[in-house]
Amino acid sequence: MDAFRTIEVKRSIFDNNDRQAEELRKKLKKDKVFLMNLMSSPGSGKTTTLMRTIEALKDEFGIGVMEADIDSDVDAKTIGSTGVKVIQLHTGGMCHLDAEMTSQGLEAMGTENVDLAILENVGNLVCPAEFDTGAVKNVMILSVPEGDDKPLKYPLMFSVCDVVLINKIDVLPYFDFNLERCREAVKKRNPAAKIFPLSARTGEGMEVFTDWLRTEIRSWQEE
Ligand SMILES: Nc1nc2c(ncn2[C@@H]2O[C@H](COP(=O)(O)OP(=O)(O)OP(=O)(O)O)[C@@H](O)[C@H]2O)c(=O)[nH]1
Ligand SMILES: [Mg+2]
Repeated sequence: MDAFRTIEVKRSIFDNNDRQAEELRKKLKKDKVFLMNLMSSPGSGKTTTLMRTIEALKDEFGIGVMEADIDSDVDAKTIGSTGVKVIQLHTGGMCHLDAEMTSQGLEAMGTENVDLAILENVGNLVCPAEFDTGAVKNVMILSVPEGDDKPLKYPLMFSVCDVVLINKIDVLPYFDFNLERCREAVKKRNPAAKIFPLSARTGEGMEVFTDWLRTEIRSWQEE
């Protein structure tokens, strides 16, 4: 982390980080570990969605979770209650993780017997999108109360994601959120993105996401 904080030139941060991210992905491939980077603004439902995801997949796969926060260990405690491996990463005030910090987290967590490693990134729609963490897939959550215009306002986040989860659909009747308008806005930025509406509270729609994840983990390990 110290090494990262001393780098001040933006351009060289990107160059260096992209190379490290590629190296980390190669190592993950060799070790048959699928790393998912989960991003969203604060409170969109990352931890709640992870709790459901872990329950759905923990009998099939070894799971390890890295909880990244500027401070606090609230989420790590919550995830720890599922019985899977979990580690809390403090970012020392930084609003994102880069590939180096992710590697340090994986090393500290340990990836033996882990098929699915998950990084719950710092809650933020801007900074985490700028840094390739070395993850195999990027998943982001947009929740209904945030509004359907977010793909237009935070285009980079939506363009780096393989999957956009639209969470909290149980509260759709109370918000002026148009699912179709949101879909169109995401597709405009990122035609390849998969969009799964769900409610981490009720469980509605979760299976479509966990089915996608299961298929991705298997193909990463088999290819
Ligand atoms: N109604 C509703 N509430 C939800 C849903 N998912 C999460 N919540 C609530 O939203 C709040 C935030 O959820 P978290 O899972 O902590 O969100 P987070 O993205 O992990 O938050 P940070 O880690 O602080 O960025 C909690 O009060 C959850 O109970 C959902 O699908 N529907
Ligand atoms: Mg959380």
